[in-house]
Amino acid sequence: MADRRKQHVETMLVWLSPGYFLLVLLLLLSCTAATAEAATGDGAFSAGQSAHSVAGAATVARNIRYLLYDVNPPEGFNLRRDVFIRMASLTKTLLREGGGWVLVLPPWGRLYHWQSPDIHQVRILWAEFFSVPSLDANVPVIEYEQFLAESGGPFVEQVYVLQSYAEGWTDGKWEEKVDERPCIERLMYSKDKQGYYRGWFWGYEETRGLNVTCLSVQGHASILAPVLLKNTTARSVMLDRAETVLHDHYAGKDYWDTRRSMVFAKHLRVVGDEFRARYLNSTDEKDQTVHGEDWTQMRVKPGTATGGPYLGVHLRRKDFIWGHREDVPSLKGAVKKMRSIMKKYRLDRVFVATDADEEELEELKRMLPEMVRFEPTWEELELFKDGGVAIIDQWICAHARYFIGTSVSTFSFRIHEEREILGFDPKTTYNRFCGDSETNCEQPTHWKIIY
Ligand SMILES: Nc1nc2c(ncn2[C@@H]2O[C@H](COP(=O)(O)OP(=O)(O)OP(=O)(O)O)[C@@H](O)[C@H]2O)c(=O)[nH]1
Ligand SMILES: *[C@@H]1O[C@H](CO)[C@@H](O)[C@H](O)[C@H]1NC(C)=O
Ligand SMILES: *[C@@H]1O[C@H](CO)[C@@H](O)[C@H](O)[C@H]1NC(C)=O
Ligand SMILES: *[C@@H]1O[C@H](CO)[C@@H](O)[C@H](O)[C@H]1NC(C)=O
Repeated sequence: MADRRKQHVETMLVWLSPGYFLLVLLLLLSCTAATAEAATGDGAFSAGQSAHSVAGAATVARNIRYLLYDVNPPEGFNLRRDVFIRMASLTKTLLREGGGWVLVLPPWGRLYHWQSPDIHQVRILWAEFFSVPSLDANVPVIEYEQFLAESGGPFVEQVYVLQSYAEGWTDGKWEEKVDERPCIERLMYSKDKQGYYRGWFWGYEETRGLNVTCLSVQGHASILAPVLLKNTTARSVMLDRAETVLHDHYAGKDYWDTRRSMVFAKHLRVVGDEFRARYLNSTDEKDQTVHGEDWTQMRVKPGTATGGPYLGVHLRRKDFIWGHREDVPSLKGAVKKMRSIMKKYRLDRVFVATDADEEELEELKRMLPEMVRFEPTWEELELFKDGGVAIIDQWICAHARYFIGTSVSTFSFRIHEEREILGFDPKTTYNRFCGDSETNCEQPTHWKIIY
C-alpha cells in the first residue's frame, strides 16, 4: 500500500512547482514513516489524505490552478456577493490569458450580522445559498471541500494579502498599480512550529499557507492577473482582503453575466414562493415572472413583470440608525411613506424585510398591523441559517409590484438587481426611503442589464 502511494506521489512530482515539491517530499516522508499508523486510519497523513493526493494527480496533469479569496471579516453578506463578482471577473481574465483556472468559493461563516444564537454558522458551502451549477455556467467554480479533495490537501501555496499603499495616492493622482510591499497592518497569519502559516481560512483550522506576502494594489480586479500569471508559479493562490480591488467594469456585460449567474438555491426560492402564494396572493403565473432554471436563456424586457399585489419593503435598521444618519427615516416616517405608496398603487398588503430589533418591531407592528413578515421557526432558521432567511426576504421583495428600500444598503441593492433580472419596470424598483428631514433625497441609480 505504501509503495502504491509512493508511486502516485512520484508521478505527481513531475508536474510540481519547486515550493510544492518540498511539500510533497515532506508528505512522502510522512507517508512512508506513517505507514503503520495509516493502517489504523488516524495518522496525520492517513489513508484519506493520500486518496486526495491521488485524485489530485489527475487535476495536476490538467494543469489546473486554483484562485481562492477571502474578504475583510466585518463585511456583510451582500458586500461579499459583490466581491464575488470582482473575483469572477479576474478569473475570466486569467482564463483568457493563461490556462486552466478555477475559482474556489470561499465558505461562508462568522459574519457579524449572523447573530442567531445556538446555530452553527461557519464553513457553510455556497450550495446552501446559491445554485452552484448556475455559477459554474459563468465561470468555473468549485466548493472549498472540492478543492481539498482534488488539490492534494489543506494547503494554499501562496497567500497574497491585499492592501492599499502606505503613502496613499501620490501627487493626488489616481494610477493603477500593484507592488509587493511590507505589510501595513498586523498580519492575520502566524507561523506554526513547522513553518506553515496558520490563519482563519474560513474556519478550516487544518488549512495552512506555505507563503504569505502583502501586495499593495490600487485598481480593478484584473490588474492582478499578470502577477498571478507571471510572478508566481503556485498552483493555489489566495487573495485575502479581496475587496481591496475594484470592479473591472461595474454594471458592464461581464458584471451582469456574473450577477445573473448568482441564482439563489432552489430550496430557498421554493420557500419564498410558497410564502408568496399563501400570504401575498402572488404566483409567477399571475405576476408574469415565470422563468426556467437556465439563467443564460433568460432575457426579459423591462416592464414585463407585474409582480404580486403587495408592496415590498426593505427597512435596514441596527447600525444604520445608530449613526443617526440623515438619509434613514424614523419608523413613523417609513410607515407614512409605505401608506402613501399603498394608496397610490392600490395595494392592501405590505411585506416588510427588516433587521430591526424586537423593540422597533413591536413599534412597527403597532403602527402597521397589516404588515406581513417572513418569520422562520427555529427549525427553519437552523435549516436556512441567517443567510438563507435574508435571501428568502430578498426573494419576496423582488417579486413585489412595487419595492422601496433603504439608502445605500447593499441588501437593497441586491434586490434592485434581482428585480431588474426579473423584468420589472425600473420605476417600481429604484426607490428608497428618505430621512425625515432630508432635503435632497436622491433616489437610487438605475443600472440596466447588459446582455
Ligand atoms: N433577514 C433579514 N436580514 C437582514 C435584513 N436587513 C439586514 N439584514 C441582515 O443584516 C446583514 C447586513 O446587511 P448586508 O447588506 O448583508 O451587509 P452589508 O454588506 O454590510 O450591507 P449593508 O450594511 O446593508 O449595506 C444582512 O446580511 C442580514 O444578515 C432584512 O431585511 N432581512
Ligand atoms: C512581477 O515581476 C516583474 C518582473 O520581474 C516585476 O517587475 C514586478 O515588480 C513583480 N510584481 C510583483 C507584484 O511582485
Ligand atoms: C514568498 O512569496 C514571495 C512572493 O511571490 C516571494 O518573493 C518569496 O520568495 C516567497 N518566499 C518563499 C520562502 O518562498
Ligand atoms: C388574488 O388575486 C386575484 C387576482 O389575481 C383575485 O381575483 C383574488 O380575489 C385574490 N384573492 C385574494 C384572497 O385576495
